[in-house]
Amino acid sequence: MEAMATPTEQRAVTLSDVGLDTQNKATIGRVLATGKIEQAKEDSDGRMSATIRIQPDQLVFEPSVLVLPHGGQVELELINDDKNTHCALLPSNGDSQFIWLVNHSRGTATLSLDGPGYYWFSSPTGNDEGRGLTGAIVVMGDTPPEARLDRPTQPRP
Ligand SMILES: [Cu+2]
Repeated sequence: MEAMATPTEQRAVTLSDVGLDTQNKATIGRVLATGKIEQAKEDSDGRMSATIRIQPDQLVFEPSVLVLPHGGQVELELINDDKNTHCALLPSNGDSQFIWLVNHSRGTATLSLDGPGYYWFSSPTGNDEGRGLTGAIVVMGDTPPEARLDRPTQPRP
């Protein structure tokens, strides 16, 4: 006869409580988007740049959330510190960009991201994105008036 499960309430847990903070504990990789959150560097002319690394043995991007203070072009450097080959599928206006990253290699890409909002990036090869190698680029800023939803003001609770 199957053992009865111990009843538990819904409760707050930490990543380490449930073993989602390290590779090959509860899952193959660390739970997605649990890496650092960093803001891109910005030069006096408004050009933005950032470096994103693939950590060894964790299947996680560092930072896994990259914040852009405004829309525009960002120069991304990607460094694969892992022993496995990865790649990066990156969002950009018009068309995504794809970079192969053999182990211990680096690649660069210039992305154009106009609209404020969330954009995801990942390493789709070998289902790494399904195992946690996914990150987000967040473009700050207000939705341009022409892109705002034309709807009546919503009643507040
Ligand atoms: Cu990969």
